[in-house]
Amino acid sequence: MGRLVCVSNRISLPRKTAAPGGLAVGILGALKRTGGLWFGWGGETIEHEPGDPDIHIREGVTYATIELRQTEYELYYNGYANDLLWPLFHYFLRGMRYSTDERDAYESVNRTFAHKLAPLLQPDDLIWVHDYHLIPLGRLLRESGVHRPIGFFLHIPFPNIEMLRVLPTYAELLRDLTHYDVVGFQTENDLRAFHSGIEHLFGREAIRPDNRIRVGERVLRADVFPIGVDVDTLQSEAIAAMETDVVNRMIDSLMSRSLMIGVDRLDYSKGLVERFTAYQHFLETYPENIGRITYIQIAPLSRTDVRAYADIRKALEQAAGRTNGRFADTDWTPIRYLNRNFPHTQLAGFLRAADVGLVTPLHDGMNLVAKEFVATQDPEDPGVLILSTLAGAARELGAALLVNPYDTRAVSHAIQTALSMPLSERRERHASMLQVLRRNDISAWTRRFIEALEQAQGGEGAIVRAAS
Ligand code: ADQ
Repeated sequence: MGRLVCVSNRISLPRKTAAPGGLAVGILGALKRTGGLWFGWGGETIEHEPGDPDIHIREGVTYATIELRQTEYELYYNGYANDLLWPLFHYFLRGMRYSTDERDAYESVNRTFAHKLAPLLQPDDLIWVHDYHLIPLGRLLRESGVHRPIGFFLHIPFPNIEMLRVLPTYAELLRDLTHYDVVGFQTENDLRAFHSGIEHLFGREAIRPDNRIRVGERVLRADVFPIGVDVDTLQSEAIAAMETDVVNRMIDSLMSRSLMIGVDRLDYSKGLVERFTAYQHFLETYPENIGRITYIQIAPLSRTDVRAYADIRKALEQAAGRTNGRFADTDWTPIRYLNRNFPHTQLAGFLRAADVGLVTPLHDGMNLVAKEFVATQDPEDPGVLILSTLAGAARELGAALLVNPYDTRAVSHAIQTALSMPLSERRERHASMLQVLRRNDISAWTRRFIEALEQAQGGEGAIVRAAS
């Protein structure tokens, strides 16, 4: 196999304590398996033209980081990527804002990525671009003379054409995606939505019976590659974490109460406000649980400079304050709401210690926390996962208690069901979910995507590239 080159907006060098996200967890998981290069922004902004990439090598992975101009970064990242594409792709039109300056900066930053990456590429590289920040990069790399296979994976949902058409430049966005050899989505739903866009723009005949997409002389493969987790590592991390002080102190502090846990980046798509409301409803409806359950919600601040996040932060502080003010006792706090990062190994222990995992996003590409919760449980005495039907993970984890996150009563009822579920049923549900996770773990995800890229190398994609 050729060298794997992953490209993402932001790179997380090991040991840096930046807020982790699912994307970083996924890419690092892939690169640790194959070795290779990870290229992206290193987290620094500057006032002058970006220079050559900085190169670091850690544990077999080469990290190439670039700097970005402060003004451009604001418009590209806070603006176009997170005030436009993120809300639009998650179907939150109210949070969306379009500006041509931001669109220009998006193009310009992608061009910088292409110009800085192209000289680092070797003749046998397979290039794997990650996520919505970098949609135009495939086209721009081609313009820079790169003829190697290039794949793109979208970690977040892809909107149906009826939603996508709201974007003034939706046709460019769809055309940009056709410059890749492989375009990967989390679920069938996302793939269908992409097909709806292709059909709208290029006609039904662009989607061939073998599911390849033909646009002019280009042929590409669009397919579903649901991201997985590293089940064995998570299990051993969780077991080891149970012996640590931090996890034991947390368990002692519960004083034998049941533990319910949520772990999310603080983002409006994660449905935290609705979740807090459902928990309050649960305490009102099933008062026998008052004083008997502790809900720990870990939600590190991310993207603090994006306006929408200031609002949600305030709403959550108020909601947690309301519930605690109303129900707390001198020796019990119903919600422990923590805005901080924890090392992944500690989180694994917290998840294992929980009786209930509450994962209720309003819309989510996949949601790795749901999968991590299942992977970290003790199979002999597993906790119960409550999962939103609107998370990509619900497609695979049908044995969770599935709920609509907007339905306060249903979520509160699911908490009650989870707390009273007999051991045999907990084991059965957990075993069936663990089997799914093992079948499609992070290695399988990486392997399948790389195989698709390798096939592009020998197949029609190559012919098309040679002709272009
Ligand atoms: P995210 O929206 O970031 O990912 P998610 O899939 O839940 O969401 O991944 C979050 C990751 O960060 C998990 O591995 C979790 O353990 C970790 N994490 C969260 N809070 C943490 C904390 N306080 N301390 C340490 N680690 C923490 C995007 C998409 C998702 C998609 C992923 C992967 O939005 O839908 O599942 O990419 O493709």
